[in-house]
Amino acid sequence: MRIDIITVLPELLVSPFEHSILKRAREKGLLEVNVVNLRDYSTFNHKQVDDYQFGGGAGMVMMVEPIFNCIQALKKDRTVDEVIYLTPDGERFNQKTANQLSLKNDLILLCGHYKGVDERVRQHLITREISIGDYVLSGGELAAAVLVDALGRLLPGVLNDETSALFDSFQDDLLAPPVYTRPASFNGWEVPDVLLSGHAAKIEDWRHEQALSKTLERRPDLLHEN
Ligand code: 6GU
Repeated sequence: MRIDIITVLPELLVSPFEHSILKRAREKGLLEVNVVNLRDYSTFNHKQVDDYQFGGGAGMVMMVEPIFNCIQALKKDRTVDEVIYLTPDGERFNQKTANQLSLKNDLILLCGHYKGVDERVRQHLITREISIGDYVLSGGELAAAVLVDALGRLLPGVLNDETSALFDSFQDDLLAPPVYTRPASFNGWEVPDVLLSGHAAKIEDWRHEQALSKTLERRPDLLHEN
């Protein structure tokens, strides 16, 4: 999978993909992340990419022309599946969307800034708009990093059996059950007996039961979805 991220703050997106699972995904050639500086596509003085809004009002708006030029350049010689605008008023991101998008080969992510982008970008250049939650970030970059992380770990070959995404919270609309490691007793705090029993079926049942009760307590909305 190839993901291009269009941003006015490329520095913000250097480190998130250089560690752990995403680093390995890139090294294995399963994921290519390409951070693109929008200013490189500005034809204005001082590489300007934003301007005052028509009709007045506080806050700058990202101009259509540099974004158009940038997306055109990225689309040259390849087929882009989705051009995604990261914005607090987009559809809310969840595991189902992550699963869907992880099946695509080629994505462009556009990070919003200031008051947002000229509406004509959204009308003519964007195919999908995504928000990562009901709060406002100062820009789309951290949201883009969240998307890349959530998609990258789902790509076949990125996780091994032990870390398989099949057992993640949300994959089956259940939160993940509690986990423990050595020692079995610490400070008088004990690991549940069943996990030490070696009885695979009982352990499986216990985990499912724990996942259910945790979901019921914390996120009953997940059990009533679909
Ligand atoms: Cl995608 N962008 C911004 N600026 N704020 C957000 C967001 C995105 N998702 C939640 N809040």
